[in-house]
Amino acid sequence: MKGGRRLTLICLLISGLLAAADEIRTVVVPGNAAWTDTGIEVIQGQAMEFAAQGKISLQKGNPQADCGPDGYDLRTLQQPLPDRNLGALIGKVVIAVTVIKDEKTGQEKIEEAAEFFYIGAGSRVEMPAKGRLFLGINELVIGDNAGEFTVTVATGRE
Ligand SMILES: [Ca+2]
Repeated sequence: MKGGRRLTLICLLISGLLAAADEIRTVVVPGNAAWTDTGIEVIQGQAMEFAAQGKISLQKGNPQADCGPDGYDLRTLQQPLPDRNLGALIGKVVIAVTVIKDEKTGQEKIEEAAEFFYIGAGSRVEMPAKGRLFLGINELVIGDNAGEFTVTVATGRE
């Protein structure tokens, strides 16, 4: 009887370790992409752990414009999170995407409901909403950027 219980416990431990390993993902975040889809669906309150490495340039060819995942020591109003360093690694959870069609012109406009949050080089963040997790750069003018961050994303456990 005692041996049987121990075997059950070992099986639970092994399956727990396998599940934990499955929930770690490495995502490459290019400096010149507005947002990168992690492919991960999250729920509100779920803790996610991020560890980022690498270097991007906020202006290709300008050696003064390089920064790591903590960003460049500069803040402007023209960035997704104005109170955080320019170029820092940030995240968003996309809650809903609505396509609105203009009856007159026939043009489609995409409206997105999303929650933004700061990540930087390393942090643990409780997801602000249920939805799809994206990673990005805290800058709006991304077309002239270069380089990439490599981000390890892990689902935090209770
Ligand atoms: Ca730029």
